Amino acid sequence: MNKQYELNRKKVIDAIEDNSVITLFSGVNQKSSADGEFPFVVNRNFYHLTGINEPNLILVLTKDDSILYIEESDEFFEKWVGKKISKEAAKAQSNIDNIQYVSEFDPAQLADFDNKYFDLEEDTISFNKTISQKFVEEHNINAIDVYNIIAKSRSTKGPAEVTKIREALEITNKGLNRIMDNLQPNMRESVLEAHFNFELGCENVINAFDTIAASGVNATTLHYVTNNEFTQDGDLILFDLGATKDLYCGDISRTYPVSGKFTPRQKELYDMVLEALELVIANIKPGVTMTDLNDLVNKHYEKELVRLNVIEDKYQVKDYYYHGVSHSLGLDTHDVGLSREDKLVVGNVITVEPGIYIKEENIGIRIEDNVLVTEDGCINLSDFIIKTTEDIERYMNNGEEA
Ligand SMILES: [Mn+2]
Repeated sequence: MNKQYELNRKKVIDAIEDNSVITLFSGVNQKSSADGEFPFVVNRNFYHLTGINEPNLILVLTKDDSILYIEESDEFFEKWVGKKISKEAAKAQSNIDNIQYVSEFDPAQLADFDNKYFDLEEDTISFNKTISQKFVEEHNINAIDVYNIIAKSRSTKGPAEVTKIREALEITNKGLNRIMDNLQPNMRESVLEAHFNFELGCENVINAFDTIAASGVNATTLHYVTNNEFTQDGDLILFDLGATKDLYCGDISRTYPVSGKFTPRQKELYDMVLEALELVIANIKPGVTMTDLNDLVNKHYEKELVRLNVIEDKYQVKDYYYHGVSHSLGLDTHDVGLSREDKLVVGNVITVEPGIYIKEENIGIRIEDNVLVTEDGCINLSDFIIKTTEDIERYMNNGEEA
């Protein structure tokens, strides 16, 4: 994996002029109260180039060298909080040979370079100015923003990064199976969320984003995350969730019948959404845009929603399907560097997530897979996570007919 971070550094450094320097900060801890800190959130652009998830580090990249500055170990800190990353570990994780201490970092060393790049828009939590913005002001540096260059690099994934996403999806699958093992009527939605989180805890990974566990009509609210209502017999429940692996995200939606069996009406609507998913996957290849893919879904619904008596004319589709079908996926759940109008290229990883939301019928259905764009199409990275009504019913009824 550490070779991948070296490749990422090369992609980025190749995209800038000679005699340039890029300076990146990993981020700092943020206090949440007098006695607490938020979990540390590393600047994903820093992580993309180093594979290291630690606060207070600095990366300096030039055409000739990569230098990583880490914190010196501290006995008092170690007694209370733990070890800081060592030079050996930093080298092993990043494949950077030149590791120095932050105390040795001298801003004056940037002076000789013609172009001084900083990640001025750092995605790390910063309610005022970013660390880079403060740094360039303090040192009166005429900085160029490197954000878009790194974001572009992040939008295509190397094989090692795809493997991490697949590992995140395998953990996500375990969590979904545990949900199905325990799903029944009169359960608080948060209990099902807890079942998912149990599997993540066992694998020592964190969520990619807040879990949506939305039963019945709650599923028609796209970002319902309160998860505090009770499942009802006969309803569907929509889950949108994902595990991470080394910060690479999975993002999966599945919709299950609370009782273990779909009604005929639920099944015909579900199959319509599943057909939309399959239609999109069949059409993904280099050169198409995510907007093109969304148009396919709308066209499919214009016919099918009329046939299934949800709408009377095609202009009503937007009342029942009101989000895009795809987004980029990687170190962020909604990853950077790929817009809806960009033509897909080999190495993009995107979600495919058609849904349908019918408040009058207490139904929200979304089915979401994650795919890798290849030379002649795509590979569905989450194809092993069951999703047909037959497979779901069989699983929920322990292999017996529902
Ligand atoms: Mn998604």
